[in-house]
Amino acid sequence: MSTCWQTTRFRIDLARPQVMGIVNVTPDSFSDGGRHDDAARALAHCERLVAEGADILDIGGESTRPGAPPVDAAAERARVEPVLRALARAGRPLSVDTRKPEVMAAALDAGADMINDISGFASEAAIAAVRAGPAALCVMHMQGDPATMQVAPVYRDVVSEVREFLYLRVQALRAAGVARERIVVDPGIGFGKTQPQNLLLLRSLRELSDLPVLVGLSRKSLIGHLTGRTAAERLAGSLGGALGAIERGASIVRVHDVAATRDLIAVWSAIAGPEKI
Ligand code: HH2
Repeated sequence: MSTCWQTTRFRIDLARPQVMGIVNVTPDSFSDGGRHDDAARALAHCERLVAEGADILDIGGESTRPGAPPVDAAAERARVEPVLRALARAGRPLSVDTRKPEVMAAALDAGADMINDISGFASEAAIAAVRAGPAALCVMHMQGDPATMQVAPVYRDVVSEVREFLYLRVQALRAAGVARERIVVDPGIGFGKTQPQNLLLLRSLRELSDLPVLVGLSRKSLIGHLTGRTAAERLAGSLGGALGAIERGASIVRVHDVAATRDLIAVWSAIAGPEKI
């Protein structure tokens, strides 16, 4: 198992679980839509997340919540690029959450250190946009498309199908020349999965890949399903989810609530080891 994740400017040590802070520069994200949807508010949010201890910032200009309408590439670039350029000296790796090759290329030009693709770099154009540079990549599994993915997800065996998908996408990236230490994988919690399927995947993180695993379940409907809480009330449930994912092998957790997640990891890792104090 690789213990480092190589990005354009930073080499991330995965010995301690890493916290990726979510920055949605969107009007319609499921839990924070409209709160950081212009560059100034997004930047203030980024500064807050860095102060709270975010290891990575993940900037997105398109909501991918179930049922979300697509955004065109020009609008997505106009949301993301000013934030990236202004954050050049933030001292943290900057990830861009996009599934559009045109946005990937523009984001890398504007200083992104990594690309997080919820479509898992499934097209030749997506691979072409990222293959040459030194940027890190997150390869996520999704069944279908955000507009319809939760209508009726069907799998013969969700764990082996997600494992197979991730394996094939990583092989395609490797064949295009992408170094292994640039890649992490993500089962895509909530992306075309029922709640039992989400739970099966979370219990099986170590079986999904021999690459590091990133998990995002912050405030998601799985937490609502398990606790009966609205998105705004899901902090404690999300912390439970992050801890469960880390214990099952996640190296990176993608979260809205950075300070609370850093505290959770500090206490958990002090108890979990090392043996000597
Ligand atoms: N989840 C969301 C978006 N991007 N990327 C990865 N790698 N893994 C995830 O689980 C993931 C992701 C959805 O969450 P959010 O960004 O909070 O909401 P929205 O899509 O409505 O903007």
